[in-house]
Amino acid sequence: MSGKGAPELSVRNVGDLRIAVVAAQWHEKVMDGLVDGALRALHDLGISEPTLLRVPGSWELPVVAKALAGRGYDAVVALGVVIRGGTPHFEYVCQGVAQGLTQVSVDTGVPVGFGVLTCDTEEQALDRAGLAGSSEDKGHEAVTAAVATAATLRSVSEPWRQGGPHNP
Ligand code: RBF
Repeated sequence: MSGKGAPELSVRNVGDLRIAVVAAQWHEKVMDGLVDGALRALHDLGISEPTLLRVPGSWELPVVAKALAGRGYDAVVALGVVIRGGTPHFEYVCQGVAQGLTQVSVDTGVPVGFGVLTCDTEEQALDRAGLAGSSEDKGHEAVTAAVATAATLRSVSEPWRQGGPHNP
């Protein structure tokens, strides 16, 4: 899957949304880029006091995302990096994390931004990590998508509010 075709999202009036980021710790340099990109996106959106929690690996993301989703956050963003090795472990971890985060989102009704890179090599991950010289900034994208979705959900329950699809 390439990053070509990603939308330019216009997200407004979201400064009061409560957002939590949960980030794994494997592959430190890539994770530093993803976390920086996520925090930069939150700052750009006017969201000043996000919660940031760390977990050991990507496998631990869904359980903490679920706890956060049940604590009144309007959106949760999960960040991680899984690099393919020589064993089938990669497939199990990627599938478990993707399914787990989907389940959290659908079961709780809280959007969960999917900022988990699943790459063949560390070079591919670095290129998507929002670092100097990277061509993509997936931490920033995951926050923007989750906040945009939270704004859309809010406009469904509060259609008079400015900034959503009912009242752009
Ligand atoms: N966690 C990651 O976030 N990224 C990885 O690339 C990664 N590779 C792993 C490879 C192996 C063989 C194992 C056993 C674990 C790996 N993990 C990785 C850690 C995993 O997400 C989790 O933290 C641990 O399995 C403990 O539950």
